[in-house]
Parts: sequence; structure tokens; C-alpha cells
Amino acid sequence: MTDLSTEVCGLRLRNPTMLASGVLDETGKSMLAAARAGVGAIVTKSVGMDQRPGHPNPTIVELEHGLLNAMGLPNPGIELFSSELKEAKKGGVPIIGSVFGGTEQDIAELAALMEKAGADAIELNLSCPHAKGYGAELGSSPDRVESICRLAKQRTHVPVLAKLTPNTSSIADLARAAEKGGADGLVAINTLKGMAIDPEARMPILGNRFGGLSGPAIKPVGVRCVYEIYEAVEIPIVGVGGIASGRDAVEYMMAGATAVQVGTAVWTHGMDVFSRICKEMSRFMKDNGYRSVADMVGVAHPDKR
Ligand code: RRO
Repeated sequence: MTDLSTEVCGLRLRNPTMLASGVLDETGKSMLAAARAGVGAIVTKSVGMDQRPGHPNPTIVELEHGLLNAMGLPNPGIELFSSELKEAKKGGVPIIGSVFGGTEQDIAELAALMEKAGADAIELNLSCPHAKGYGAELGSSPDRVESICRLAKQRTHVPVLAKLTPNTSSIADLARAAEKGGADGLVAINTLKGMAIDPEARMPILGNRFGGLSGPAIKPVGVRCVYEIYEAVEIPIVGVGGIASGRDAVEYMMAGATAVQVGTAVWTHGMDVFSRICKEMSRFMKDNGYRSVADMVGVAHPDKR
């Protein structure tokens, strides 16, 4: 198989796939299973200062071309999560700790605690579309994105990546703000805000009414966002949204992503999806004369051809 090893924000990866935040990444055991399945790096479930039960049920609706979720940031809190992270580290792949909070100070403190627990990098969740006072409520303002990234960088020594929301008129503005605040990299995209209604019951299906759409339906939005961000900033981009095959991953890389995250496809296809994506990427690279993953990054942009 072609060598797929690559580097993202100083992290050495055996291949450019990552387990996206929110799917099978809340316990040490499930993260170890992802490492054994061949993933390049793991992003943890988003963790806050204190334990949260999340939104009321139902929290997931399966749709024809994707999933709608309103989990509501359920997590055990940073203190309890630290032992899960320590176990996950035994898998030997980089662990990126995802954090959320309601203020610059809380987010920066959580980033520092994640680093202390052993995270190799931090992902700032500035983009959950349906949690009051968190995520996209802060991450839709370029000024706040900049100040959150700046404070998180001051409190940490590992790479900091900002995960951005697509629910905005200009994701490029958010990307520029994160770069200005000192972020080492960007992750695009989080889920698209949506809802589903049960016609017989005449009411929204999700307990929270609104949720985030993920899966194949959002891939064109994710690819467009990565493409726009690539033209706006210099820092590396990790692409996420609807990736389930090697071709999907290549599409994101050609738009400008250095690595890709997979979430919903792990839910629908299981952990084997990582080795399949790698095999398919490898085949594509061989057939099309690419010698390294880096050679594909951004080639869909006119000045890169
Ligand atoms: O937990 C969630 O409901 C959730 C999060 Br933190 C997120 O970032 N994106 C999403 O679709 N759901």
C-alpha cells in the first residue's frame, strides 16, 4: 500500500484519517478500538468543566442521507474524563482533546486541563449548533473566535485547532479570526442546524427540537467550506462532513484539507471504515500518480494546478 503518513500541525499521523468528535470517543476502550482499527488520530467527545447529562430523548433521528442529532454535549466532566484519555493513549496514536465552554476563561482552562491529562493537541468546539450558551453561540462571532483562540494558546503548549461552524454567512471570516488569534489549525465543518417533524404526532422529533445534520448530505457543504477557508488562511485545515470513502477524503484534500475526520460513517459502517478509506485513497494515489498525501492538498484550486 502507498505510504499515507502525513503531518498535521506538528502531529505525525500514520495516515490522514481521524475519528471525529462525538462518535465512540467517550471511553478509553472505544478509543482504543479505533486505534486498533487503523485510524491516524482520535478526537475525543467534547468535554466541559462539569458532568452534563445532555438533551432529553430522542437525541438522534436517522434520515435517508444523514443523521440529525441533538445529544446536547453529554460528558462526564474533565476530571473523570482524564482517566479515559490516559487509557486511550495506550493505542499509540495522537489524541486530540475536544473542549467546550461558555467563556474564554473556561475554554482556555479546559484546554490546559486536557493537555495535563495527556492530550497531544486541543480541538476547540466553537460550533455545536444546538447548545445554549456554548459552541456556535460563541463561535459565530469572529471577535470571540479570535479571543478564545488567543487565550487557549496562552494556556497551552500543544497545537490548538478551532472547529468552525458552517451555520454562518462567512466561514472564511471565522477562519481568519482563528488564525489571527494564534490557532495552529482549523477543523471544518461541524453539523448543519436542522430539524425533523413527525407528521402524525404533529411535533418535532428531537427532544431539543433542533439538532445538527451530519453524514453524506452535508459533504458538498463541507468541501465548499474547506475550499473557501484554504483561500483565506495559511494554517492547516482538517476536513470533516460526510466522508465515508477514499474518494470523499480525496475530494476534501483537493479542496485544501491536510487530513480528514470521519464520524457518521463510523456509526453507519463501523470502525472498519478507516482501513477501507485508506485502501481506497492508496489505490486512487497509485492510479493517478500521487506519491504522497501532501501532493493532493489544495490541487483543485486554479493556482495549484
Ligand atoms: O453533543 C452534541 O449534541 C453535539 C456537539 Br458537542 C457538536 O459539536 N455537534 C453536534 O452535532 N452535536
